[in-house]
Amino acid sequence: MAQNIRKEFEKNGFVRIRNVLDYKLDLEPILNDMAFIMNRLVHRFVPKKDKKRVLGLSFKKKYSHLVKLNIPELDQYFNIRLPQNVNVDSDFFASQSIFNLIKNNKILEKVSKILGQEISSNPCQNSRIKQPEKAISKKNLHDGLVGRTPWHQDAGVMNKKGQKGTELVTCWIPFTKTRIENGCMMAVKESHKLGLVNHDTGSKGQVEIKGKEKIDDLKTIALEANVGDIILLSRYLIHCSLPNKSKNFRISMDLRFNKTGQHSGRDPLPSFVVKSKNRKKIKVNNYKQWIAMWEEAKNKCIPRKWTYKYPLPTFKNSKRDLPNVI
Ligand SMILES: O=C(O)CCC(=O)C(=O)O
Ligand SMILES: [Fe+2]
Repeated sequence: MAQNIRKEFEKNGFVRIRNVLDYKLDLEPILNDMAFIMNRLVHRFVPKKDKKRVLGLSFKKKYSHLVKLNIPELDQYFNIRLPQNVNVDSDFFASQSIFNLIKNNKILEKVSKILGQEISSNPCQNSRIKQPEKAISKKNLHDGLVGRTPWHQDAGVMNKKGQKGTELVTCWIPFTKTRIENGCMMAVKESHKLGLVNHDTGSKGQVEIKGKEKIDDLKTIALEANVGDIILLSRYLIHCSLPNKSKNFRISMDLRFNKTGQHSGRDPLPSFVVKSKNRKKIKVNNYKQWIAMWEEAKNKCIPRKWTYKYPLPTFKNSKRDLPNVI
């Protein structure tokens, strides 16, 4: 029987859709671009005498070598958005392959089952390269980009305008098979029905559900996925990710989409139409236009020194603290 994406999404707050993407066509180009970035980092940071040897290493070993060099904000070179604190030197991983993924029709067609035909790309997007947890420094254990992701709702990372009614859908994309063992996401069952609950500052300034201890009493579900699958998440689903206890890397990306016309929750970062019944509304058609939008946004953000902020705690009083809404 055909999967009813909308029905499952509304019932569970998430939907896993099998075999949407093709590894060779849709995902491998991004990994190849990451390998290219990595080689550039080797040229820049590895002492001359070791360069040849390190360039010959596998993706995993090369990355681990770079981590050991303590390069500041290494993950930012592979992240698909500007960092939270921005300056003139800030860079991010903006390849043609990423732009292609954001515009991928196979993804947009699935997202349209939830958001309808008028869809914009939302600039709240991340890539996450997670080494085995034992290789991660203590200070990064709870940094969601490289270690465990704390319990949160995605609506919690938008500004007030975005929180007010933007229908944000997260599209989580694994580049490696993701299981409990290597740090898949976990979700609190039916938590999307709670609406936005209170968040507070977590590790490294990221958001975290206030009163998260209460989650121990609730039913949770593991969101495991294979390469090629995508998982769409409701902005109110309470979720986190587990530590990577395996010996291998766990790589994923999370893109976001919202209904066109709604606030991105992260202005002035680029939000642009990716799907519409009226093709004239699709104005960003090539990679260079997309990069130009990010550059323009960066220039706007440099004087204030930040790209996005979220109000924390989300609510001043405790009415919407998790223990008070369940
Ligand atoms: O992959 C992860 O660790 C967390 C992803 C997540 O929270 C999201 O995609 O919204
Ligand atoms: Fe999330």
